[in-house]
Amino acid sequence: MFYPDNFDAKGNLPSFALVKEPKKIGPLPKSWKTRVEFSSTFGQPTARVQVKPSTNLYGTGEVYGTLTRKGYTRSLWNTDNYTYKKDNGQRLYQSHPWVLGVREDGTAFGVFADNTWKQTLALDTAITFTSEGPAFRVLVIEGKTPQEVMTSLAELTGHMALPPLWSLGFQQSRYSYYPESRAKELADTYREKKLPIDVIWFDIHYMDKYKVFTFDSELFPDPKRMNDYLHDHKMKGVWMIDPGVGWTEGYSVFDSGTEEDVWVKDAKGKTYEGEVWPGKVAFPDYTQPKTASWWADLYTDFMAMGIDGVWNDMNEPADFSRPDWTMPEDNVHAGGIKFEENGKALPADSHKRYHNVYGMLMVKASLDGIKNANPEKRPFILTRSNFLGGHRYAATWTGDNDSTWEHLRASIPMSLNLGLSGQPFNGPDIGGFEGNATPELFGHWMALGAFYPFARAHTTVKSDDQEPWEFGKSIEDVSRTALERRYRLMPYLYTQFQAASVNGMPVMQPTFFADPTDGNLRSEEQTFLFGPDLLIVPQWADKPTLPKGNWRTISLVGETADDEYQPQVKIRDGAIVPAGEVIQSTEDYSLEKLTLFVSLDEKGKASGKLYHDAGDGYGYQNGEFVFANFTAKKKGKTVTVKIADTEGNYPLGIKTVEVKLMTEDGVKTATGSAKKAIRIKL
Ligand code: NBV
Repeated sequence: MFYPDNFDAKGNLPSFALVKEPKKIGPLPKSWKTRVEFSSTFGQPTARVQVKPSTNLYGTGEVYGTLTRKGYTRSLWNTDNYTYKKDNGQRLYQSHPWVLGVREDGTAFGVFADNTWKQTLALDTAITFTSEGPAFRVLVIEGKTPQEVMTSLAELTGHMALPPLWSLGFQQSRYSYYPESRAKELADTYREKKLPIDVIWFDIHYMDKYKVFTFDSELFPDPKRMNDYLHDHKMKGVWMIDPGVGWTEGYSVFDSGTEEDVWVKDAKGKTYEGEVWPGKVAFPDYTQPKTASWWADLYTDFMAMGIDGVWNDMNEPADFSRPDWTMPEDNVHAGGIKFEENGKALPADSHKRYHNVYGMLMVKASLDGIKNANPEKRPFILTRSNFLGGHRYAATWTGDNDSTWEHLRASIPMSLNLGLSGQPFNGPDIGGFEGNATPELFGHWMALGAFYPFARAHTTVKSDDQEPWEFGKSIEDVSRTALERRYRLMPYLYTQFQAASVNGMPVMQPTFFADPTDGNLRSEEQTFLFGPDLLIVPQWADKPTLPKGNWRTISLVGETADDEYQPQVKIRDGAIVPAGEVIQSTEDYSLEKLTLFVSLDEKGKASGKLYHDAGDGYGYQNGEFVFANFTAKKKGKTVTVKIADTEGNYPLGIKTVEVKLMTEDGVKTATGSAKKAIRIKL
């Protein structure tokens, strides 16, 4: 931890990103490689870390552009950035003052500027943070590998909670599905056409005149009935809540907020008047304990409508009344809330200090409300705005992209860098938000979308219908295959999310994670790893650089390696990947018929892991979970595959195991009982 001489604790602490103040264990060792120099640039505090030309830089949060970040200067100022046009996408909805560096030899480091102020982050021969706030401290992490740095970052900033299994399923959204009959028809069509899906989303039109925590009585006369319908069809409903509260007397949310005086104030101390969808609005000041608890309480009645998850949008916060599309920097937040572990209360300060964490504070309060309302269930929130460490409260998506090839391709480095900035649960709008996707683009996006950690199709208000069947029979089939592949891999995917929740590893990982010492992989961004054992190679990838080793293509649901749309899925040699049957909803999730994709390494060995629990609730925190470890070994001409051991008490429920062994002469299949080893003759 590096402190400048003029460090201003009051102006920067408590930290938002850190879950705990790190303990001081001694002075910096002489051998420490990565050092921070502090200075001032035109009176603004600056922190600089020199980097060698051979070092690659990643992370920097949510940005548009290439995977490697050298050469970019970004502004850390959360911005509603429609189709990423402002500043060429170098300031989007979230801010992460964080850079991951990978040296030539594969060792790595992380640099984190511990402040929330408006600032710039420039990456060239140095990593340079220049803040518009007071002098700040910087943390540097060292790791033998980039993976080790990610694990350390999560120890400092906290782990994402294990999400409910249903949130890993496919999700369909648009701006907006209404009325109730349309949403029902959508659910019916998914089931009739046997397109696997778990979630339907409700965007702002469900509200009464865009007033949050209300429902339009004509469009959704009985929201509980709507959600019950989804539940009967093995689906969930996620509904939107924005921060701006319509300035309408007689509207209970506005009235109660005014009575408790929960609002952000202008520089003169008057309630700030902004403008969003409802027209004139007041913005909750989530830095105050009373605001956070008032906001959380609003979710009690809301969730009682059978709502399963919440979508917090526009929380940069977007404000249409201003030329720069957000509230004035000299607006005032009263402060007072405490973060669970890092102790001290937030001081009162300007919006300039708290702007970048407005969304994070909002989702933190939303999360409290949702958990109070449904204490037995795992919460799910999707947020547009957030800050480093905000993965503790919500998943995210990359905002309003375009229905273009450019944005489809860009979604890979975008999601990867969000993952490398500590947010494992993310993805873009599949199909693209703005404009109309061509059938070809939509097909490719669905095919790729099967492998985003968060897989949701979404589109804007004026666009054409964007469900798989709207693009003709062949694209509907492409979409079905894509979704079946995702659902088939659910046991493996859930295992990766469990790992992320304990070690901070991204679910979607850059290809260079397969071998951080291989300098050729460092800017590979057409392909990516889906967990450590599967490599995803889109059919459109042009001369991708693949990692060394014998990565073999597997067929998940009968698709061929040269399928026009479906990316190739390649298994690492030495890996065993568990898969389930194709299901239509995670409610049907079961390990009864487990498939193990096995690829032996040079030594004739392979291993793999599976995590399993109830998929929702908190039983897993009281021992109701199980890990199964699989091994495969070749001896002479026989390969033996077995469940070597299990840890934990939750029943696995595996009845039969089908082994699919990748060999040079194709796939060899054998089926047996889970209780016995399965032998395959080569
Ligand atoms: O609530 C409407 C949209 C939403 O569909 C989108 O995903 C968000 O990013 N929202 C922004 C507000 C208006 C966008 C033009």
